[in-house]
Amino acid sequence: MTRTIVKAACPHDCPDTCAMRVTVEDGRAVKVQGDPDHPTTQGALCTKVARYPERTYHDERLLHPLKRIGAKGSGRFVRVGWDEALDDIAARLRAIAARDAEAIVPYSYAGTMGLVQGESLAARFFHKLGASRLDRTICASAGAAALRVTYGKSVGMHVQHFAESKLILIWGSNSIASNLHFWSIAQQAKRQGAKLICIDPRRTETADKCHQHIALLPGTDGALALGLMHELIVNDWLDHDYIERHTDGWAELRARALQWPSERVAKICGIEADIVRGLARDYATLTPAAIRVNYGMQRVRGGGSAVRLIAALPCLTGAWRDRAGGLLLSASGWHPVDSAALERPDLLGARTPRIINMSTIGADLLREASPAFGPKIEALIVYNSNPVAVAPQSREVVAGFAREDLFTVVLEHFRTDTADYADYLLPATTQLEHFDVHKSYGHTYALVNHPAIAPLGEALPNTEIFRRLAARMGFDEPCFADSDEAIGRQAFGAAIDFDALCRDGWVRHALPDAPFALGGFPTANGRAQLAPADLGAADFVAPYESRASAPALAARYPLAMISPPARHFLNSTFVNVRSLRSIEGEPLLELHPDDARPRGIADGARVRVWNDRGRYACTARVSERARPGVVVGLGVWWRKLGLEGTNVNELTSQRLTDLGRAPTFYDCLVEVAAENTE
Ligand SMILES: Nc1nc2c(c(=O)[nH]1)N[C@H]1C(S)=C(S)[C@@H](COP(=O)(O)OP(=O)(O)OC[C@H]3O[C@@H](n4cnc5c(=O)[nH]c(N)nc54)[C@H](O)[C@@H]3O)O[C@H]1N2
Ligand SMILES: Nc1nc2c(c(=O)[nH]1)N[C@H]1C(S)=C(S)[C@@H](COP(=O)(O)OP(=O)(O)OC[C@H]3O[C@@H](n4cnc5c(=O)[nH]c(N)nc54)[C@H](O)[C@@H]3O)O[C@H]1N2
Ligand SMILES: [Mo]
Repeated sequence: MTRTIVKAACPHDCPDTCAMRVTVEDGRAVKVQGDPDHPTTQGALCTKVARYPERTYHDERLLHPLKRIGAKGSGRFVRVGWDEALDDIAARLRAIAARDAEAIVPYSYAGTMGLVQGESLAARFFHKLGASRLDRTICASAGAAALRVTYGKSVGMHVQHFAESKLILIWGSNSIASNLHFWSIAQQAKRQGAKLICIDPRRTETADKCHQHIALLPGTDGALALGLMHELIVNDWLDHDYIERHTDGWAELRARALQWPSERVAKICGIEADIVRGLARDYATLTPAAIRVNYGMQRVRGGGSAVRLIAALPCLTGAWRDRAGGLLLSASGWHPVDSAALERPDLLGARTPRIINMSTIGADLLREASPAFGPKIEALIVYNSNPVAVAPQSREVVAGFAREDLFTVVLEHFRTDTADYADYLLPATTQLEHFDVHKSYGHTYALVNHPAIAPLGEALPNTEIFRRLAARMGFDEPCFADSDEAIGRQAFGAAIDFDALCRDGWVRHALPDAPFALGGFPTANGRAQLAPADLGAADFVAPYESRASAPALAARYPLAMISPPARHFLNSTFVNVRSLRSIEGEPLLELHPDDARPRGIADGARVRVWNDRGRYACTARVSERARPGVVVGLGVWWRKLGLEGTNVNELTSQRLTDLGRAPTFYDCLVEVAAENTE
């Protein structure tokens, strides 16, 4: 028997981006483990990714190209050869492009976070073609826009330094479920006496293990941040020197914050005023104080403003002076990725194709041609994403994908909800089968992923599929012939030692320890911008849908619904892995006993959840994890593996956030009833 250990990286959309070691016996991957030497992975993987071989060798893996024979969405296909599939796809795309290439739209997100299998050859292909460009907003763009406005980029603390903090606010994040390796670091701090406070409408498993849980109403974080500022001002807990030297716009933001005494904040957030005051006192006095802010709060109308307000806090107290103080939302901006080399926007030449927002794909697929919109969407090429399950307002998304006149190509591992609507379904390799390099949005190491096994069946890497398509389209620029390793080398350019990366598995970027101790934010003038000229100081922006902001709607749909990820799924990935699905059980809606009782809903009852946009069937979990008035529809199930072919995105809307054009998944009013009581 031959046995080798291959250095790899977890490809999934998660801040942890773990370094992995894959054990291969006689050409078969038998085990994946966390790399014990990688500082943030520390030898541990989450339950999901530890099952990566089960996912890779799943008996439903797509192994051959398939062509649709049944009606759209029926999932009926026949096997075809690669040449037949690619010749036909190229011919169809050429015919559309001859009329208007912008009628072709790429649709992709972070099914793999790899820089090679993500937007490298694929982006080159669509740039050369002149296809519509995709605004990749579905996850993080509200928060990213807020950080860009305030700090200049998506940058923050090094995650390791939270171990030395004395106060950690875990704000809008269920770290145990979605950022496990940060949680280990927070535990270290806790053992050394740090206080942990979780700010989350849901009493998550993370909230259970913090010293304090503040269960505010969804979409009210901006008000809470203003309330904290108010307390910092009236108690003079400010670092005047830091504000003076390293920020702009405090006078304007200060005037705004003075309008937010604790009582006003408490009413909006649905908590006690003493809680606001106590939180402010802790934040000012337990130093160094660090904030792990995450995406929970930015999936509402005012998500951008909320993140701007929270990002101002460590500038006001000077928390940045210590490496264990400050804030981390995303570390993406620390990675010296050469996206122009990867994506080659120069291939567009003088063209500036229209931009389609991925978060409104449902509505956009249903739009006719118009001067404002441009051509009707005629073709969609989907890779690294499962929009039929994850995009908001499923009814429109499904109606769009079901259009008989839409030509849809899907590159996938499995027959997902989206794959069912493909005209051609092309089998892609998994992380064990292809080469890649990675950055991370939760730490500051670059990682390599060496292929551990040969591709299964006829699966090909995304890059190779686009390479072969490019050849058929007659795209002959040398960049279409770059190998995956060559692209990997271009990803970080001269900023890292690529050979060391390939040898060691990961390298740390050279960065300052306490990045903003002396200011030096990556803004135009090096100062944090608290009230930039174009936007002014941020204010609280109420949700589109809440009892306070939309009372007429709330009379019909009185419950606010959030839909955070289930712990054993990764968005909609892993839902088809049986051992993980059996842990999650079935699609659940958590609701508080006070909301269940008057509706006659018992724990375990089948319920329907609905609003004007749609209807979702699931099972009630009556639990105090939900706060009164807020229900929790844990995401994101495959529709066809859920009940009645629905998932939680039946209910969510395509309205966008105040900054970043992002979706508002957690800004959603619903009503719930037991299934047998119409
Ligand atoms: N196991 C697992 N891990 C994942 C994912 C997954 O699906 N499963 N998804 C990955 C992806 S794509 C991402 S973007 C990250 C997301 O990472 P996070 O943003 O940390 O996501 P969650 O852990 O869902 O944390 C969001 C928390 O915010 C809470 N929340 C909802 N609305 C509000 C609000 O208005 N205010 C506040 N303060 N809190 C609110 C929710 O109850 C939830 O507990 O996680 C990644 N990691
Ligand atoms: N209601 C609700 N909806 C949500 C969210 C929520 O919290 N609530 N979260 C949102 C967030 S944060 C995000 S990031 C999005 C995520 O949405 P998506 O980015 O669509 O993520 P996944 O659902 O994980 O689907 C990724 C798909 O990519 C495929 N894939 C993986 N690797 C490869 C590869 O190498 N090649 C190819 N061709 N395919 C590959 C996987 O098999 C999987 O089917 O969902 C959003 N939707
Ligand atoms: Mo995400």
